[in-house]
Amino acid sequence: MTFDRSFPDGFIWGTATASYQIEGAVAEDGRTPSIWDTFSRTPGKVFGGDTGDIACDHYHRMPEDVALMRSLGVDAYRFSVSWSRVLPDGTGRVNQQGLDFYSRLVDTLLDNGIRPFVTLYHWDLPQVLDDRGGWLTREVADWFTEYASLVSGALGDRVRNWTTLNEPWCSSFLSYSLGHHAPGHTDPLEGLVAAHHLLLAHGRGVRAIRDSAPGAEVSITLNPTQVYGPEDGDEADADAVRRADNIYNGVFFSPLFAGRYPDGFHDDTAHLSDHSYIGDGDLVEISTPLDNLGVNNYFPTRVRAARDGERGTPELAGMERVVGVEPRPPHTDMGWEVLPRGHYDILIRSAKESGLPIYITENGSAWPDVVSPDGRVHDPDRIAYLHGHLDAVADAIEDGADIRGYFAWSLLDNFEWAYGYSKRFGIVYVDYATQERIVKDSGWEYARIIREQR
Ligand code: IFM
Repeated sequence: MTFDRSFPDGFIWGTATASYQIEGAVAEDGRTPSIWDTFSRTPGKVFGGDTGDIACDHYHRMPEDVALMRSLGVDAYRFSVSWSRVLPDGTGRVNQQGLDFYSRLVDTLLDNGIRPFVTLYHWDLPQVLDDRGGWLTREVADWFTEYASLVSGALGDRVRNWTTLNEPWCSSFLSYSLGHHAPGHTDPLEGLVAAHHLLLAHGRGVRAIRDSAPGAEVSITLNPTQVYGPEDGDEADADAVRRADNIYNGVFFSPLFAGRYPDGFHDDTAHLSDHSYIGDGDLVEISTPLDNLGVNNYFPTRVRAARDGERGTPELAGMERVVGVEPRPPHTDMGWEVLPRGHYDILIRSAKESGLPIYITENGSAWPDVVSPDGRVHDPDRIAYLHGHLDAVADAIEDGADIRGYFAWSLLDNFEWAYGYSKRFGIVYVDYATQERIVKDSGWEYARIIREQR
């Protein structure tokens, strides 16, 4: 078990979580339901009928969890704010108890020498706003702007790093076209519309944060994935790669960093829409300059062209003639392909597309962890994944990508969305029956790497 690469001075080593995945306390101190409370209560949507009602009980155990991070020696902690905890009606009435929780969290982190990285939206839209149209209505951009002003105004005196949205691909296409995430719609056009409104909300949110928190470093976190076609592919396969790359990556990269949708995108989706949901001036707002880009990446994507009437992926706009190819082994417990080279490729691409410093705001892997008779959690596969991916990060830095930090996903095993508690991504094991935390071998290895880098 050796890992001997070195990273630039000042490189930030962190861990990450998200509100609905760890907090629990869903009906406490004035919080109202989010779309994930509704979705997880809908039979058949989440494995085992699991919900975030208790999750890791972080809302009550926050000081203990911060102490855990300190024992690992991390520099930074990336967490998200629950919108419906601070604005129970989605807009208007402020819930001071909700804001106080995040304020205490920030203070506790700073007291322990840990830098807070705040994400405003990690998928838990207040249900009341979904009832008013959610991400399908343009008004959501104004609702988000109000929320962004409130939170950055309340915490901006102590928090420098702000992220508007986490993985808008998931809150648009996975949620409105594929139906795997809340609110569970299955309409190819809705994914496009939701993605555009998320981008608009982001652009306006950036300006709101800068107004309320002067000196803020503002960012968005995307989940780009390197798309590979068959090695011996023909023109049709190359077109399949182009289309898949547009819907997975270009649909966010181009509006954010070039102020336009990617080449071919409007033609490829013209059968679904005349794109009149894109208003005059939207792309100027969307491409408001950022300070850095967050990249979450776990696996590559493989596609090929559909042949002879074969079914493609009509659920995703423009992918009607594109077939997803089985990931190659080895796989994590999610069935995701382990390919550090894919991580390297997408980091280089993200740096080029954005021209910005990059933070890897999530990377990690799920494995079927168990507590051994010695009371420890031995997770050699997660350690191998960590080493392989940190190697890829070091290579990307050597090859010119300005990568400033790495956040391990996740600090804790937690509610893995549609998979409930069946998948464990933590570097710390959580016994959900007792809420005991056990640092896994990978957690100690991460701590060792951090120590050696100093
Ligand atoms: O758990 C999620 C997280 O909320 C967003 N990025 C991917 C992780 C693993 O699926």
